[in-house]
Amino acid sequence: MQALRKVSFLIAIISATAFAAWHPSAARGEGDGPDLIVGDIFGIFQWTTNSGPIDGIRAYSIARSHCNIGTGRVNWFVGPSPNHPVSTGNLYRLKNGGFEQIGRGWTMHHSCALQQGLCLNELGTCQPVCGGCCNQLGVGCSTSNSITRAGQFGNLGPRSEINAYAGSNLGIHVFSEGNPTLRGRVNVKQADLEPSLNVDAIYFGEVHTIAADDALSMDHTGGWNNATHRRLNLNPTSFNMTPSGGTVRRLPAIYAWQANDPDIVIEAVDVPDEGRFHVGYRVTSNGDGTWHYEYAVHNLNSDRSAGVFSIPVPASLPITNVGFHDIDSHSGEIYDVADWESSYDGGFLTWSTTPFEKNELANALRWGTLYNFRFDAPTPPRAVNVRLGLFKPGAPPKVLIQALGPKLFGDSDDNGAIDLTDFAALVDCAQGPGINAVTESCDVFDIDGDTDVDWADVGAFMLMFSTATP
Ligand SMILES: [Ca+2]
Ligand SMILES: [Ca+2]
Ligand SMILES: [Ca+2]
Ligand SMILES: [Ca+2]
Repeated sequence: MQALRKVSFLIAIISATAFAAWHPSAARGEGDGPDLIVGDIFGIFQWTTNSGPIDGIRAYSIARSHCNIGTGRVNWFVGPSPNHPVSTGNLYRLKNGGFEQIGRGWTMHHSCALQQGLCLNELGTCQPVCGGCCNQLGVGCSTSNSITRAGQFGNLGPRSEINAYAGSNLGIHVFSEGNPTLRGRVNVKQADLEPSLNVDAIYFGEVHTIAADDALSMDHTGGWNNATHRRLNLNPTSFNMTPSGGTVRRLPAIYAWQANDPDIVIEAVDVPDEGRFHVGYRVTSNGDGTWHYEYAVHNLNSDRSAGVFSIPVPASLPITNVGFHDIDSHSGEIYDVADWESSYDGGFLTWSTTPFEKNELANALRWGTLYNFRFDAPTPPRAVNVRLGLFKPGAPPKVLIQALGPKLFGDSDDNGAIDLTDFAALVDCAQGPGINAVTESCDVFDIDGDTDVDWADVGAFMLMFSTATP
Protein backbone atom coordinates (compact mmCIF):
# COMPACT_ATOMS: atom_id res chain seq x y z
CA MET A 1 0.00 0.00 0.00
CA GLN A 2 2.87 2.33 0.80
CA ALA A 3 4.32 1.93 -2.68
CA LEU A 4 0.89 2.41 -4.12
CA ARG A 5 0.44 5.63 -2.22
CA LYS A 6 3.81 6.87 -3.39
CA VAL A 7 2.94 6.24 -7.02
CA SER A 8 -0.47 7.83 -6.60
CA PHE A 9 1.07 10.78 -4.82
CA LEU A 10 3.62 11.38 -7.55
CA ILE A 11 0.97 11.17 -10.22
CA ALA A 12 -1.23 13.48 -8.16
CA ILE A 13 1.55 16.06 -8.15
CA ILE A 14 1.98 15.75 -11.90
CA SER A 15 -1.77 16.04 -12.36
CA ALA A 16 -2.02 19.01 -10.05
CA THR A 17 0.70 20.76 -12.02
CA ALA A 18 -1.08 20.11 -15.30
CA PHE A 19 -4.33 21.07 -13.68
CA ALA A 20 -2.97 24.39 -12.46
CA ALA A 21 -1.81 25.11 -15.98
CA TRP A 22 -5.30 25.00 -17.41
CA HIS A 23 -7.53 25.65 -14.45
CA PRO A 24 -9.14 28.94 -15.37
CA SER A 25 -9.89 30.26 -11.90
CA ALA A 26 -8.20 33.46 -12.96
CA ALA A 27 -9.43 33.12 -16.52
CA ARG A 28 -10.62 36.63 -17.17
CA GLY A 29 -7.91 38.49 -18.98
CA GLU A 30 -6.11 35.28 -19.92
CA GLY A 31 -7.34 35.51 -23.45
CA ASP A 32 -9.46 37.64 -25.71
CA GLY A 33 -12.98 36.78 -26.59
CA PRO A 34 -16.19 35.61 -25.01
CA ASP A 35 -15.94 32.99 -22.29
CA LEU A 36 -19.15 31.38 -21.13
CA ILE A 37 -19.38 29.35 -17.93
CA VAL A 38 -22.17 27.85 -15.86
CA GLY A 39 -22.21 30.20 -12.88
CA ASP A 40 -24.71 28.44 -10.66
CA ILE A 41 -26.80 25.31 -10.15
CA PHE A 42 -29.60 26.62 -7.98
CA GLY A 43 -32.24 23.93 -7.96
CA ILE A 44 -33.38 20.60 -9.28
CA PHE A 45 -36.97 20.01 -10.28
CA GLN A 46 -38.51 16.55 -10.30
CA TRP A 47 -41.20 15.99 -12.93
CA THR A 48 -42.25 12.58 -11.52
CA THR A 49 -42.96 13.72 -7.95
CA ASN A 50 -46.68 13.16 -8.35
CA SER A 51 -46.76 10.32 -10.84
CA GLY A 52 -44.02 8.29 -9.21
CA PRO A 53 -41.54 6.47 -11.40
CA ILE A 54 -42.66 5.69 -14.94
CA ASP A 55 -41.32 2.33 -16.10
CA GLY A 56 -38.86 2.59 -13.21
CA ILE A 57 -37.60 6.02 -14.31
CA ARG A 58 -37.61 9.37 -12.49
CA ALA A 59 -37.22 12.61 -14.48
CA TYR A 60 -35.47 15.80 -13.37
CA SER A 61 -34.23 19.08 -14.73
CA ILE A 62 -31.42 21.12 -13.24
CA ALA A 63 -31.83 24.88 -12.87
CA ARG A 64 -28.87 26.85 -14.13
CA SER A 65 -27.37 30.30 -14.55
CA HIS A 66 -24.66 31.34 -16.98
CA CYS A 67 -21.91 33.94 -16.70
CA ASN A 68 -19.75 35.55 -19.37
CA ILE A 69 -16.30 35.80 -17.77
CA GLY A 70 -14.57 36.72 -21.05
CA THR A 71 -13.77 39.96 -22.83
CA GLY A 72 -16.35 39.74 -25.61
CA ARG A 73 -20.12 39.29 -25.77
CA VAL A 74 -21.67 35.82 -26.06
CA ASN A 75 -24.34 35.41 -28.74
CA TRP A 76 -27.78 34.51 -27.41
CA PHE A 77 -29.95 34.58 -30.57
CA VAL A 78 -33.22 32.74 -30.48
CA GLY A 79 -33.61 29.60 -32.64
CA PRO A 80 -33.74 28.72 -35.48
CA SER A 81 -30.52 30.71 -35.37
CA PRO A 82 -27.80 28.34 -34.14
CA ASN A 83 -25.99 31.25 -32.47
CA HIS A 84 -27.05 30.58 -28.91
CA PRO A 85 -25.79 28.35 -26.10
CA VAL A 86 -27.16 24.90 -25.47
CA SER A 87 -26.71 23.33 -22.06
CA THR A 88 -27.39 19.93 -20.64
CA GLY A 89 -27.89 18.35 -17.23
CA ASN A 90 -26.24 15.21 -15.85
CA LEU A 91 -26.54 13.30 -12.60
CA TYR A 92 -23.76 11.33 -10.92
CA ARG A 93 -23.49 9.02 -7.94
CA LEU A 94 -20.50 8.26 -5.70
CA LYS A 95 -20.97 4.84 -4.12
CA ASN A 96 -18.59 2.20 -2.77
CA GLY A 97 -15.65 4.19 -4.08
CA GLY A 98 -16.95 4.25 -7.67
CA PHE A 99 -18.20 7.37 -9.46
CA GLU A 100 -20.91 6.73 -12.07
CA GLN A 101 -23.12 8.83 -14.28
CA ILE A 102 -26.73 7.85 -13.61
CA GLY A 103 -28.60 10.53 -15.56
CA ARG A 104 -28.25 12.25 -18.92
CA GLY A 105 -30.58 14.90 -20.34
CA TRP A 106 -31.14 16.39 -23.75
CA THR A 107 -29.86 19.93 -24.38
CA MET A 108 -31.72 23.12 -23.53
CA HIS A 109 -31.57 25.76 -26.25
CA HIS A 110 -31.20 29.20 -24.69
CA SER A 111 -32.77 32.48 -25.71
CA CYS A 112 -33.10 35.84 -24.00
CA ALA A 113 -29.97 36.90 -22.11
CA LEU A 114 -30.70 38.89 -18.99
CA GLN A 115 -27.84 41.14 -17.95
CA GLN A 116 -27.52 40.20 -14.30
CA GLY A 117 -24.74 40.24 -11.77
CA LEU A 118 -24.38 36.69 -10.46
CA CYS A 119 -20.63 36.55 -11.11
CA LEU A 120 -19.84 40.08 -9.92
CA ASN A 121 -18.07 38.63 -6.90
CA GLU A 122 -15.44 37.37 -9.33
CA LEU A 123 -15.73 39.89 -12.12
CA GLY A 124 -16.52 43.22 -10.58
CA THR A 125 -18.59 44.69 -13.39
CA CYS A 126 -21.33 43.76 -15.83
CA GLN A 127 -21.43 45.67 -19.10
CA PRO A 128 -25.04 45.12 -20.19
CA VAL A 129 -25.87 44.85 -23.88
CA CYS A 130 -29.40 46.18 -23.51
CA GLY A 131 -31.99 46.76 -20.85
CA GLY A 132 -33.70 43.41 -20.64
CA CYS A 133 -34.05 40.35 -22.79
CA CYS A 134 -31.12 40.56 -25.20
CA ASN A 135 -29.65 38.51 -28.02
CA GLN A 136 -26.18 38.76 -26.54
CA LEU A 137 -24.80 38.34 -23.01
CA GLY A 138 -22.64 41.27 -21.99
CA VAL A 139 -19.12 41.07 -20.64
CA GLY A 140 -19.14 40.24 -16.93
CA CYS A 141 -22.90 39.63 -16.93
CA SER A 142 -25.01 36.63 -16.01
CA THR A 143 -28.39 35.28 -17.04
CA SER A 144 -30.69 32.83 -15.34
CA ASN A 145 -33.82 30.79 -15.98
CA SER A 146 -36.73 29.63 -13.89
CA ILE A 147 -36.36 26.37 -12.02
CA THR A 148 -38.51 24.45 -14.53
CA ARG A 149 -37.31 25.96 -17.79
CA ALA A 150 -34.55 23.42 -18.44
CA GLY A 151 -37.24 20.74 -18.44
CA GLN A 152 -39.75 22.40 -20.75
CA PHE A 153 -39.93 20.27 -23.81
CA GLY A 154 -40.15 23.09 -26.35
CA ASN A 155 -36.65 24.21 -25.32
CA LEU A 156 -35.06 20.80 -25.61
CA GLY A 157 -33.20 19.19 -28.49
CA PRO A 158 -31.17 15.98 -28.82
CA ARG A 159 -27.46 15.98 -28.11
CA SER A 160 -26.75 14.43 -31.48
CA GLU A 161 -27.31 17.86 -33.05
CA ILE A 162 -24.39 19.30 -31.12
CA ASN A 163 -20.68 19.32 -32.00
CA ALA A 164 -19.23 20.21 -28.61
CA TYR A 165 -15.72 20.92 -29.87
CA ALA A 166 -16.88 23.29 -32.61
CA GLY A 167 -19.67 24.58 -30.39
CA SER A 168 -22.12 24.21 -33.25
CA ASN A 169 -25.73 23.13 -33.10
CA LEU A 170 -28.40 22.52 -35.70
CA GLY A 171 -31.19 24.36 -33.93
CA ILE A 172 -33.99 22.36 -32.38
CA HIS A 173 -35.19 19.37 -34.33
CA VAL A 174 -37.40 17.49 -31.95
CA PHE A 175 -37.79 13.85 -32.88
CA SER A 176 -38.47 12.51 -29.45
CA GLU A 177 -40.53 9.55 -28.47
CA GLY A 178 -41.68 8.10 -25.20
CA ASN A 179 -43.62 9.31 -22.23
CA PRO A 180 -44.13 13.11 -22.24
CA THR A 181 -43.29 13.32 -18.53
CA LEU A 182 -39.88 11.78 -19.13
CA ARG A 183 -38.83 12.75 -22.60
CA GLY A 184 -35.76 14.90 -23.01
CA ARG A 185 -35.33 15.42 -19.29
CA VAL A 186 -32.62 13.93 -17.08
CA ASN A 187 -33.85 10.33 -16.82
CA VAL A 188 -32.66 8.34 -13.78
CA LYS A 189 -33.53 4.77 -12.87
CA GLN A 190 -35.19 4.75 -9.48
CA ALA A 191 -33.00 1.75 -8.62
CA ASP A 192 -30.00 4.06 -8.92
CA LEU A 193 -31.47 6.25 -6.19
CA GLU A 194 -33.29 3.77 -3.96
CA PRO A 195 -31.77 4.24 -0.47
CA SER A 196 -31.79 0.53 0.37
CA LEU A 197 -29.78 -0.22 -2.79
CA ASN A 198 -27.48 2.76 -2.45
CA VAL A 199 -26.36 2.90 1.15
CA ASP A 200 -24.06 5.88 1.84
CA ALA A 201 -24.27 7.04 -1.79
CA ILE A 202 -23.94 10.74 -2.50
CA TYR A 203 -25.22 12.53 -5.57
CA PHE A 204 -24.07 15.35 -7.80
CA GLY A 205 -25.69 17.44 -10.49
CA GLU A 206 -23.72 18.86 -13.40
CA VAL A 207 -24.63 21.42 -16.04
CA HIS A 208 -22.52 21.64 -19.17
CA THR A 209 -22.92 24.42 -21.70
CA ILE A 210 -21.83 24.66 -25.35
CA ALA A 211 -21.73 27.74 -27.59
CA ALA A 212 -19.90 28.36 -30.86
CA ASP A 213 -18.37 31.72 -29.97
CA ASP A 214 -17.19 30.36 -26.61
CA ALA A 215 -15.86 27.12 -28.14
CA LEU A 216 -13.78 29.02 -30.70
CA SER A 217 -12.57 31.56 -28.17
CA MET A 218 -9.02 31.61 -26.81
CA ASP A 219 -7.66 29.28 -29.48
CA HIS A 220 -10.37 26.65 -29.00
CA THR A 221 -9.92 26.44 -25.24
CA GLY A 222 -13.04 28.41 -24.34
CA GLY A 223 -15.01 25.21 -23.85
CA TRP A 224 -12.68 23.74 -21.23
CA ASN A 225 -14.37 25.51 -18.31
CA ASN A 226 -17.96 24.90 -19.36
CA ALA A 227 -19.05 22.21 -16.91
CA THR A 228 -20.01 23.05 -13.34
CA HIS A 229 -21.26 20.78 -10.58
CA ARG A 230 -22.92 20.77 -7.19
CA ARG A 231 -23.73 18.17 -4.57
CA LEU A 232 -27.40 17.20 -4.25
CA ASN A 233 -29.30 15.85 -1.29
CA LEU A 234 -31.87 13.16 -2.01
CA ASN A 235 -35.16 12.89 -0.14
CA PRO A 236 -35.43 9.12 0.42
CA THR A 237 -39.22 9.13 0.24
CA SER A 238 -40.20 11.61 -2.47
CA PHE A 239 -36.93 11.27 -4.47
CA ASN A 240 -36.87 15.06 -4.74
CA MET A 241 -33.39 16.54 -4.70
CA THR A 242 -32.05 19.81 -3.36
CA PRO A 243 -28.64 21.43 -3.85
CA SER A 244 -26.22 21.19 -0.98
CA GLY A 245 -23.02 23.11 -0.35
CA GLY A 246 -21.68 25.52 -2.93
CA THR A 247 -21.73 25.36 -6.71
CA VAL A 248 -18.29 24.34 -7.99
CA ARG A 249 -17.85 26.47 -11.09
CA ARG A 250 -15.80 25.43 -14.14
CA LEU A 251 -15.16 21.87 -13.02
CA PRO A 252 -17.04 18.82 -14.30
CA ALA A 253 -18.51 16.49 -11.70
CA ILE A 254 -15.69 13.95 -11.99
CA TYR A 255 -13.72 16.35 -9.80
CA ALA A 256 -16.25 15.71 -7.02
CA TRP A 257 -14.94 12.15 -6.98
CA GLN A 258 -11.49 13.46 -6.12
CA ALA A 259 -12.84 16.07 -3.70
CA ASN A 260 -14.51 13.28 -1.73
CA ASP A 261 -11.63 10.84 -2.04
CA PRO A 262 -8.11 12.31 -2.17
CA ASP A 263 -6.65 9.03 -3.49
CA ILE A 264 -8.39 9.60 -6.82
CA VAL A 265 -6.08 10.81 -9.56
CA ILE A 266 -7.59 12.75 -12.47
CA GLU A 267 -5.76 13.43 -15.71
CA ALA A 268 -6.98 15.84 -18.37
CA VAL A 269 -6.02 14.70 -21.87
CA ASP A 270 -6.48 16.65 -25.07
CA VAL A 271 -6.95 15.15 -28.49
CA PRO A 272 -4.61 17.16 -30.75
CA ASP A 273 -6.62 19.94 -32.43
CA GLU A 274 -9.77 18.56 -30.87
CA GLY A 275 -11.57 18.08 -27.59
CA ARG A 276 -10.71 17.18 -24.01
CA PHE A 277 -11.22 14.06 -21.94
CA HIS A 278 -10.70 13.39 -18.23
CA VAL A 279 -9.53 10.05 -16.90
CA GLY A 280 -9.92 9.39 -13.18
CA TYR A 281 -8.60 6.28 -11.48
CA ARG A 282 -7.64 4.60 -8.26
CA VAL A 283 -6.20 1.24 -7.26
CA THR A 284 -7.08 -0.25 -3.87
CA SER A 285 -6.02 -3.42 -2.12
CA ASN A 286 -8.92 -5.78 -1.49
CA GLY A 287 -7.00 -7.13 1.50
CA ASP A 288 -7.02 -10.68 0.14
CA GLY A 289 -4.03 -10.58 -2.18
CA THR A 290 -5.99 -8.92 -4.99
CA TRP A 291 -6.32 -5.30 -6.04
CA HIS A 292 -9.28 -3.42 -7.44
CA TYR A 293 -8.61 -1.22 -10.49
CA GLU A 294 -11.24 1.46 -11.02
CA TYR A 295 -11.28 3.95 -13.94
CA ALA A 296 -13.77 6.60 -15.04
CA VAL A 297 -13.43 8.31 -18.42
CA HIS A 298 -15.29 11.57 -19.04
CA ASN A 299 -15.63 13.12 -22.48
CA LEU A 300 -15.81 16.85 -21.91
CA ASN A 301 -16.07 18.13 -25.46
CA SER A 302 -14.52 15.75 -27.99
CA ASP A 303 -16.67 15.33 -31.07
CA ARG A 304 -14.46 12.50 -32.26
CA SER A 305 -15.54 10.72 -29.06
CA ALA A 306 -14.01 7.51 -27.68
CA GLY A 307 -14.74 3.98 -28.82
CA VAL A 308 -11.98 1.94 -27.16
CA PHE A 309 -10.40 1.94 -23.69
CA SER A 310 -7.38 -0.29 -23.23
CA ILE A 311 -5.12 -1.02 -20.26
CA PRO A 312 -1.80 -2.90 -20.41
CA VAL A 313 -2.38 -6.05 -18.38
CA PRO A 314 0.27 -8.80 -18.55
CA ALA A 315 -1.15 -11.72 -20.48
CA SER A 316 -0.62 -14.27 -17.72
CA LEU A 317 -2.60 -12.50 -15.00
CA PRO A 318 -5.81 -14.16 -13.86
CA ILE A 319 -7.99 -11.05 -13.76
CA THR A 320 -11.55 -11.17 -12.44
CA ASN A 321 -14.66 -9.01 -11.99
CA VAL A 322 -14.25 -7.17 -15.30
CA GLY A 323 -16.93 -4.47 -15.32
CA PHE A 324 -18.32 -1.64 -17.44
CA HIS A 325 -20.93 1.04 -16.79
CA ASP A 326 -22.42 3.52 -19.23
CA ILE A 327 -25.37 5.91 -19.30
CA ASP A 328 -27.89 5.27 -22.03
CA SER A 329 -29.36 7.98 -24.22
CA HIS A 330 -33.15 8.04 -24.43
CA SER A 331 -36.29 9.71 -25.72
CA GLY A 332 -35.64 8.74 -29.30
CA GLU A 333 -32.03 9.97 -29.38
CA ILE A 334 -30.44 8.30 -32.38
CA TYR A 335 -27.50 6.62 -30.62
CA ASP A 336 -27.20 2.93 -29.85
CA VAL A 337 -27.08 1.97 -26.16
CA ALA A 338 -25.36 -1.45 -26.25
CA ASP A 339 -22.72 -1.89 -23.55
CA TRP A 340 -19.08 -2.03 -24.58
CA GLU A 341 -17.57 -5.53 -24.95
CA SER A 342 -14.38 -6.47 -23.15
CA SER A 343 -11.53 -8.65 -24.37
CA TYR A 344 -8.20 -9.67 -22.83
CA ASP A 345 -5.59 -10.36 -25.41
CA GLY A 346 -2.03 -9.54 -26.40
CA GLY A 347 -1.14 -7.92 -23.10
CA PHE A 348 -4.14 -5.60 -23.04
CA LEU A 349 -7.50 -5.60 -21.36
CA THR A 350 -9.70 -3.71 -23.81
CA TRP A 351 -13.29 -2.48 -23.85
CA SER A 352 -14.81 -1.29 -27.10
CA THR A 353 -18.03 -0.31 -28.80
CA THR A 354 -18.95 -1.10 -32.41
CA PRO A 355 -16.46 0.68 -34.71
CA PHE A 356 -17.53 3.85 -36.53
CA GLU A 357 -17.04 2.08 -39.87
CA LYS A 358 -19.78 -0.39 -38.94
CA ASN A 359 -22.16 1.95 -37.14
CA GLU A 360 -21.70 5.72 -37.02
CA LEU A 361 -24.36 5.86 -34.31
CA ALA A 362 -22.73 3.25 -32.03
CA ASN A 363 -22.54 3.80 -28.29
CA ALA A 364 -19.34 5.88 -28.32
CA LEU A 365 -18.34 7.86 -25.26
CA ARG A 366 -19.68 11.20 -26.49
CA TRP A 367 -19.39 14.71 -25.04
CA GLY A 368 -20.91 15.27 -21.63
CA THR A 369 -20.84 11.60 -20.61
CA LEU A 370 -18.76 9.43 -18.28
CA TYR A 371 -18.26 5.66 -18.56
CA ASN A 372 -16.62 3.30 -16.05
CA PHE A 373 -14.14 0.46 -16.49
CA ARG A 374 -13.03 -1.84 -13.66
CA PHE A 375 -11.47 -5.18 -12.78
CA ASP A 376 -9.59 -7.03 -10.05
CA ALA A 377 -6.05 -8.32 -10.47
CA PRO A 378 -3.75 -10.36 -8.24
CA THR A 379 -0.88 -7.88 -8.41
CA PRO A 380 -0.32 -4.31 -7.17
CA PRO A 381 -0.11 -1.38 -9.60
CA ARG A 382 2.65 0.03 -11.73
CA ALA A 383 2.68 3.10 -13.94
CA VAL A 384 1.27 2.37 -17.40
CA ASN A 385 -0.10 4.30 -20.35
CA VAL A 386 -3.77 3.53 -20.85
CA ARG A 387 -5.10 4.02 -24.37
CA LEU A 388 -8.21 5.86 -25.39
CA GLY A 389 -9.15 4.95 -28.94
CA LEU A 390 -11.05 7.70 -30.75
CA PHE A 391 -14.34 6.75 -32.34
CA LYS A 392 -14.51 9.02 -35.39
CA PRO A 393 -11.71 8.60 -37.96
CA GLY A 394 -8.81 11.03 -37.91
CA ALA A 395 -5.27 11.50 -36.69
CA PRO A 396 -4.21 10.47 -34.18
CA PRO A 397 -6.29 7.31 -33.85
CA LYS A 398 -5.80 7.25 -30.07
CA VAL A 399 -4.41 9.18 -27.14
CA LEU A 400 -2.34 7.83 -24.23
CA ILE A 401 -2.87 8.72 -20.60
CA GLN A 402 -0.48 7.97 -17.77
CA ALA A 403 -2.30 5.92 -15.15
CA LEU A 404 -1.90 2.70 -13.19
CA GLY A 405 -2.24 -0.91 -14.29
CA PRO A 406 -1.32 -4.24 -12.69
CA LYS A 407 2.24 -5.48 -12.50
CA LEU A 408 3.44 -8.72 -13.96
CA PHE A 409 4.18 -11.32 -11.27
CA GLY A 410 7.90 -11.50 -10.66
CA ASP A 411 8.68 -8.46 -12.84
CA SER A 412 10.34 -6.47 -10.08
CA ASP A 413 11.71 -3.76 -12.38
CA ASP A 414 8.43 -3.30 -14.31
CA ASN A 415 10.04 -3.75 -17.69
CA GLY A 416 7.40 -6.23 -18.79
CA ALA A 417 9.74 -9.22 -18.88
CA ILE A 418 10.89 -11.88 -16.44
CA ASP A 419 14.64 -11.46 -16.68
CA LEU A 420 17.96 -11.59 -14.86
CA THR A 421 17.25 -8.35 -13.01
CA ASP A 422 14.17 -9.94 -11.52
CA PHE A 423 16.11 -13.08 -10.68
CA ALA A 424 18.65 -11.02 -8.74
CA ALA A 425 15.84 -9.23 -6.91
CA LEU A 426 14.27 -12.54 -5.99
CA VAL A 427 17.57 -13.74 -4.56
CA ASP A 428 17.77 -10.51 -2.52
CA CYS A 429 14.28 -11.08 -1.21
CA ALA A 430 15.17 -14.63 -0.27
CA GLN A 431 18.38 -13.57 1.46
CA GLY A 432 17.15 -10.34 2.99
CA PRO A 433 14.66 -10.15 5.81
CA GLY A 434 13.70 -13.77 5.29
CA ILE A 435 11.80 -15.28 2.49
CA ASN A 436 8.56 -15.39 4.42
CA ALA A 437 8.57 -11.69 5.15
CA VAL A 438 6.90 -9.87 2.28
CA THR A 439 8.21 -6.37 1.90
CA GLU A 440 7.05 -3.74 -0.58
CA SER A 441 9.74 -4.58 -3.08
CA CYS A 442 9.25 -8.33 -2.67
CA ASP A 443 5.46 -8.56 -2.89
CA VAL A 444 5.66 -8.82 -6.67
CA PHE A 445 7.11 -12.31 -6.10
CA ASP A 446 4.06 -13.45 -4.11
CA ILE A 447 2.71 -15.26 -7.12
CA ASP A 448 0.18 -17.41 -5.28
CA GLY A 449 -1.16 -14.41 -3.38
CA ASP A 450 -0.94 -15.88 0.12
CA THR A 451 0.94 -12.74 1.34
CA ASP A 452 4.14 -14.71 1.84
CA VAL A 453 7.01 -15.02 -0.56
CA ASP A 454 7.68 -18.69 -0.13
CA TRP A 455 9.17 -21.64 -1.94
CA ALA A 456 6.00 -22.16 -3.95
CA ASP A 457 6.46 -18.64 -5.35
CA VAL A 458 10.13 -19.26 -6.06
CA GLY A 459 9.20 -22.41 -7.94
CA ALA A 460 6.58 -20.54 -9.96
CA PHE A 461 9.05 -17.76 -10.67
CA MET A 462 11.70 -20.20 -11.89
CA LEU A 463 9.17 -21.75 -14.23
CA MET A 464 8.31 -18.32 -15.68
CA PHE A 465 12.01 -17.44 -15.88
CA SER A 466 12.89 -20.63 -17.70
CA THR A 467 10.09 -20.22 -20.24
CA ALA A 468 10.45 -16.42 -20.68
CA THR A 469 11.23 -15.25 -24.15
CA PRO A 470 14.90 -14.21 -24.15
CA1 LIG B 1 -16.09 28.86 -21.58
CA1 LIG C 1 -25.72 0.71 -22.19
CA1 LIG D 1 11.77 -7.52 -15.38
CA1 LIG E 1 3.18 -16.72 -1.78
